Amino acid sequence: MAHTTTDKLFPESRVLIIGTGGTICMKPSEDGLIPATGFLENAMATQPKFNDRTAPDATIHAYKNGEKLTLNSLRTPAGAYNRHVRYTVLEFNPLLDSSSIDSKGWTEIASTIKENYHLFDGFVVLHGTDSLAYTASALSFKMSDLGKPVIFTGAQSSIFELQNDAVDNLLCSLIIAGTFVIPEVCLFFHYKLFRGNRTTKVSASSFEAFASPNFEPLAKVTSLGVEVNWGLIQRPTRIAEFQVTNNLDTGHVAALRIFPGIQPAMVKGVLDVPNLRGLILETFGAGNAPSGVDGSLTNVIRDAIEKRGIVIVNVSQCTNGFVSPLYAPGTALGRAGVVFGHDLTTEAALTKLSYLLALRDEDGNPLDNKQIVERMAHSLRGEMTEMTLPSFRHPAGDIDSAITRLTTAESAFTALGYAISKGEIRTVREILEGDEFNHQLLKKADYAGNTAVHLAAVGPEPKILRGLLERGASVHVRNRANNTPLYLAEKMGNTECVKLLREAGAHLWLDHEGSIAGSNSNGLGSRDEVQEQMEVIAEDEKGEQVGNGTGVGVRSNGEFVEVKVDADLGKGNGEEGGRQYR
Ligand code: ASN
Repeated sequence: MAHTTTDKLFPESRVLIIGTGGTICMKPSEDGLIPATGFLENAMATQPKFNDRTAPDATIHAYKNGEKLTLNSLRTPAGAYNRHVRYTVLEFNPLLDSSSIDSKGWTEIASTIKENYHLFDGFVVLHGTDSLAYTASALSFKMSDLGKPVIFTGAQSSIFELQNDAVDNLLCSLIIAGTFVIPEVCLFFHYKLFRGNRTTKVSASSFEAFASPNFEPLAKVTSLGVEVNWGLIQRPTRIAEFQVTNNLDTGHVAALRIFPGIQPAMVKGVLDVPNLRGLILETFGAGNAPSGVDGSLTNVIRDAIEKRGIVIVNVSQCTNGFVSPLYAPGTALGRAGVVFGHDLTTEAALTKLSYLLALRDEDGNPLDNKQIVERMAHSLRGEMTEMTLPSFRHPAGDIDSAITRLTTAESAFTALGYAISKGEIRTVREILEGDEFNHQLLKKADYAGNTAVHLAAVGPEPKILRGLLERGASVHVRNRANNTPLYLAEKMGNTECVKLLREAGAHLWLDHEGSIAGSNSNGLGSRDEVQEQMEVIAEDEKGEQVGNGTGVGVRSNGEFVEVKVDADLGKGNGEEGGRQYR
């Protein structure tokens, strides 16, 4: 594939690949397939799809167990999104067949993401398929206020095989993690991006190995590109930094599948395991189990809940649908104190309960059973469908004239930009409350790649910035000049916005020398310089950079204007690979 020097004009994203093992990196041995080390050099460097040889090799930094490492990196060709993805790989030692991963491995993945969070735009985790749905679920609970994509993937056939699903799964995951701000723990497999905690492994051999039976995919990859279903994407909606919780309490939770003829003594045998604290009961259909002769089985369950404080959660053996007290046997379980897990998968139920059992409140105390039961019945990370009443949508009567004139998300964004620039809190709120535009506007950017958060970060009203963040807008999106809202707010001296952005998990970017780009106050530019940086290129409604379009611009005098620019103008201002991010 021919690459021209103009490739260098496209910006780079950075993605950290964490290799835990799995078939994706396996080679045959006397004992059967086992994972092989050296994934970057042996599996990726050799393939043009993963290695844009026109770029000089660059080392980048990453952290492992608190140690700063200097690692070789590679980058992909620019591709359809006019963006290279630069990446490096950190591998588990030893690499695992995922059938033997446990809470320790989950903590290793989470802490690796945590210590490298400020260095990368996204994370791809290579993992075996056997326990992948458990790991993705566990990580979704372990990580809170996540602002960047974490994409789990693997393969049914090794990357070293001629015919495999590894290359496409990995390449799509890399591109998505480096291109779209989808701040969720996801699982990518066979051209679909799923919410991780909704997935289950449905095939031992097919390339279509995973399904998300109760929740639509977050994105699909087709010949047209990546189609993200933005309306489904969850974003952090409180002002808080990304955090990771400690080990899950997996040692004291069991799962048991109900079957015709199951004896009360069998259930009791499991419940009597010393120090058991939780049980996931996989029931028939809509949540039913036999009650046993004269209610003997129900009594065993009731005793365990009432006398020993064991939390028992009802989930369905069916892959699709939910449990509820629809039938008498399900009602009996509910009356015995069993929690209805609604449409949780077993994988999500087990890891969620393990998470809640290990969770501490602000004072460092464990949650009591009432709190655990309450949280089990509600969605924490989009893992279950909440039963909500349809909300009443008010007609346009009380909405500002500015809003009633809007016909497209494009002009809504323009109006939003004006309102932000003038500090009109009420108008901003009304624009964002128009259901139709809400999620689109938060990820939309003007021709310079500035999102509403960029505009608010340099605007006069920090309350607007707070409102955007509480609605789930990302603090991590960089504009065309590669600048974050935090960087611009610092340059403008908007101290309140700086504080707020930092509280919401924003950070400046470290360059590969380890110094904080743009943090030196001597190097701060003028107000005009900041605004110049906000004047280049466009992103379309999917968040893809398209190089032209209409948007809100910022004039040097601080006025916000509606501007149209063309593709050439945008291209000339692309960043060279390897430049400091900020
Ligand atoms: N046994 C493998 C694993 O889970 C299966 C796979 O990755 N396809 O590690």
